[in-house]
Parts: sequence; C-alpha cells; structure tokens
Amino acid sequence: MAYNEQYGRYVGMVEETLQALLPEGGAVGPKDGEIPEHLRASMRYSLLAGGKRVRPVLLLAACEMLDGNLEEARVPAAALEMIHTYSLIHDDLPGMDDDDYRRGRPTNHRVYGVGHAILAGDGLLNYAYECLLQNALSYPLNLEGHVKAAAAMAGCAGVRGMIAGQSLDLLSEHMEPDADRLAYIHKHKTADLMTAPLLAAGHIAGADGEKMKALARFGACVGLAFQIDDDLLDLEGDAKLLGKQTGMDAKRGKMTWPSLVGAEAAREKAHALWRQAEEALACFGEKAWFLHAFAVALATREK
Ligand code: GRG
Repeated sequence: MAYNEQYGRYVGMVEETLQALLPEGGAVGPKDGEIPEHLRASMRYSLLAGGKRVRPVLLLAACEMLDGNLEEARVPAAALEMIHTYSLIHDDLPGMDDDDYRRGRPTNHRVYGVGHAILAGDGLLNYAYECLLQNALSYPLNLEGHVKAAAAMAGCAGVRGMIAGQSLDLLSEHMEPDADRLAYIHKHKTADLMTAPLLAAGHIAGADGEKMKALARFGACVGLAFQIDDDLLDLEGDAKLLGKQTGMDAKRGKMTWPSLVGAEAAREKAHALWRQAEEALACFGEKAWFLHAFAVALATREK
C-alpha cells in the first residue's frame, strides 16, 4: 500500500473513533449522565477541526508495525488526539499565547468564550483518560499492556512532560536564548507528546526492551525536529496553509532555535534530527517502511 493511502486509512480510523466517542447531540438542559450540549459543542469544535492527526497516526502505525491488534489501539489513538487538542485550546487562551486562529478557524475561546474554552480543554483531557481506562477494561487479556500504555501517555503529557515544557516556555518569554533551556522546552513541550504514541503502541503490542528504546528514540528525534520545523514555519511559512497566524514567536519574544542560532543552522539541526529518527528504526527492518515515509513527509511539510 502507498504511503498516502495508508496515512488516509489511519486518519479514517481516528476520525471514525473520535466521532463515535463524542457524537453530536447532548442534553439541552441539565440531564444526569449526559455531556451538556454547549460543553460537547465546544469540545467537538476543536477536536473535529481537521488537524493532521500526527500523534494518533504514529500510535496506529507503530502498533501495526509491531504486529499488535489495531482495534485495541483505536481508542488510545483517539484519546491521545483529545489530549493534544486540549493542549492547543489552552495554549491559545489569553493567559497563554492569546491566539485568534487555529486549524484554519477562530480559536475555541473566540467562539465559546474563555470559560468554556477552559472547560472544553479540561473536558477533553478528562474524557481522554475515561476512554483509555474503559478501553483497557474491555481487553482483560491485555490489561497490563493497556494500563502501561495509559501510564506512559499520562507521564508524557503530565507535570514532568508536556506541562513542564509549557511552564518553562511561558517563563522563558523575553529571556536571552539559552541552548540548554530551549532543549528542555522542546523535549517536553513537543517531543514528549510524539514519544507518547510510540511508547503506548509498544506496550499494547508487547514490544521488548530493545524495541521500546528504539521507539522512544524515534519519537524524541521526530518531536524535536518537528518543533524546529514549526519554529521555521512560524518564521517563513504561509499563514493560509498553516491555518494560524505566523510571526507570532518573535512578537511574543519566544525562545526558538532560529532565534538562538539563525534559520540556516536551525534547518541543519532539524535535518540531522530527521536522519537520527530514521536511524532509530533500524531494528524494525522493512516493517518500518511507513514510519520512514512518515519522517520524510513531515520533514518536508508546509503546514
Ligand atoms: C497548554 C499544557 C499545555 C501545553 C501546550 C501544544 C502546546 C503545549 C503548545 C502549542 C504551541 C506549540 C508550538 C506546540 C508545539 C507542538 C506543536 C507544533 C503543536 C501543533 O501540532 P500539530 O502541528 O497541530 O500537529 P495539528 O493542528 O495538525 O494537530
């Protein structure tokens, strides 16, 4: 199967699962046991706005590469996209980056107000773990694999992972660029949530220690390269294609690789990381064809 076709197949599974977990509707007035309509609408607004679905695709692809059961991985993949979407909604809030556009449309708080944008993010985060745990219970023969996957995802998204990176990112605005600090921010703010799907897939599919290490290395390199490219796109990319405003990092005084070493050196660093990502796949042989193609596609992305 060709790469684009396979990517489309994985995205189809993700969209179908997200729609099934959070369908339209909801109680108009107060009704026990249902998600209130307005809360549901604000959650769906951002979740179903058509992101690239990079993280859930990584989870499904890694699971399939490891001969895991793809059906078991559907809900964890969708849950990870919920966690990612919550982080984008909160990142766009006035108290953080105060952005007006995301995924080609007005940000959540511009449509639903700040209060409901906070709740939509909180809702997606909590619902992600509810779905993960319910899914784990429905696979009693692989309960340990699913609990380990959920724990890995929580660790990567949590207070030593993505939230820690975001905290340092906020605190570093308008500071002199510093390589160690920037490396920490990128590792946690971005790369941890790229490592999460690979670790989760490894646990669900029962990968051995050597393969877990390779998966973690691939995720870390992809995440770091992805973030440098994101910084370069903010500097040089097309806002229409990106579906969000550009030039915002400089405006906010964000610490980025281009601000630290210049655009050309940042591009070289990203290339080196993409190469390292591909090298990390060696132990999977030909089975890693999709992840190789994925790295190539992301390395040349325009959005
Ligand atoms: C609020 C706890 C908390 C964390 C926010 C995700 C994030 C951390 C900040 C968003 C800003 C940013 C540049 C993050 C780096 C990761 C990144 C490039 C996110 C955008 O991910 P894509 O490109 O977006 O996969 P789509 O819309 O395609 O899903």
